[in-house]
Amino acid sequence: MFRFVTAGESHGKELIVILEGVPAGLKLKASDINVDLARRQQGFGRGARMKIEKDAVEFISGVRLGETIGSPICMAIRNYDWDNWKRIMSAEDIELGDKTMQLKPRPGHADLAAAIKYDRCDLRDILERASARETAARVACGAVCKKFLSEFGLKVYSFTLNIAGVIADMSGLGEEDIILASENSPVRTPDRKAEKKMMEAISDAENKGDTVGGVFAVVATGLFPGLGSHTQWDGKLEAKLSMALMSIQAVKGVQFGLGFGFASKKGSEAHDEILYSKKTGFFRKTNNAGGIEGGVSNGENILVSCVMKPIPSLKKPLGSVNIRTKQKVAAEAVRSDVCAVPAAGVIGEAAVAFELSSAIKEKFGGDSMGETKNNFDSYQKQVREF
Ligand code: EPS
Repeated sequence: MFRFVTAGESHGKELIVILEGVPAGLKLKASDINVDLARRQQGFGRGARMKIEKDAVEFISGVRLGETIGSPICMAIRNYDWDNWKRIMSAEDIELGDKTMQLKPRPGHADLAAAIKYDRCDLRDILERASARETAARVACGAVCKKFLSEFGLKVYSFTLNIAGVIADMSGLGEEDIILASENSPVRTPDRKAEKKMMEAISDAENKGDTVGGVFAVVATGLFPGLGSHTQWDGKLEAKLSMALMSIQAVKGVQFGLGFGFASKKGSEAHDEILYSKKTGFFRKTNNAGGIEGGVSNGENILVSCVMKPIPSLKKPLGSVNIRTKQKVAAEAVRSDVCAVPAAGVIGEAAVAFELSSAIKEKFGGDSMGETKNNFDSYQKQVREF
């Protein structure tokens, strides 16, 4: 299995991620990771912070002479904004005074619930870690996982399906069209008409001091049957992917394939008929299941989409209560993004890449890439001969 942890506050010195389980011998360069870090920073609707940051990783451990060596991979990403926050974020026991304290929790944010739980009198102690800045570390981790997956022919991409209720029309678009058009879109959507309307909706929200959410889709290709397991609840691939995706800041729902659309289908319309050809083996007529049945990958593409709620930091804030005085107030109005759905797709790719990598490592083991690949090849032979 793979596992990772992140550390770091939004305005702290840096973000750290430690990823364990990557076999020795995977070729890895900082530039493999920095590409995705840059993709995550983009997107129409991002706030002023993204002009300050220039995310890039420094390898601290686990990589030597351009290759993984089997030990934990530790990566650091500098926060350039730290220079402006050194005093407020100081680890020293200094007196800051009341003026810098955040006391007005934002509805929809972790502010209040977590401040009560951790017994903090300054909401900054919560918001610094609840911040989606942390996802830069996850994207770095996901980029390593994507490199690992590419060795087994798997690829992960994403695009925006909906922003503020404007839905992208995907009809007639093939995989390459979707990838190319999304990567060249300021909102990462392949539908140019929807793109314009999405951008208008973001600008409109910004002008009104508001924010918007939406839906992003993540697709994994190059799959084979057998990742995950039907035998135990916590081994099911959909369950693992759901947890990874639901843990992304502001994600409130996840669906695979037809997802909630299954509710209005009959069994005969819902399920994907099984076909066989000598060349490709078993395959499906449709992919409503989104590539997973009974918690096991069935060899079709994995299709998953997630809904992201509007960001809770509003320039025109909702009502709240001051946690010290208990007086009715407007919530804290802080600098933030208006829409982060385009960035969330890149973070979703990282979540999916991590879980698929972990499932591959669990299935095939191996301390070196050679060993993992030998086991993988032997399983592929078994699948072909089934
Ligand atoms: C965030 C608030 C904003 C975002 C931030 C997430 O930061 P700041 O409060 O410094 O303006 O820009 O996202 C990032 C910094 C990032 O790298 O994605 C929040 O409260 O979640």
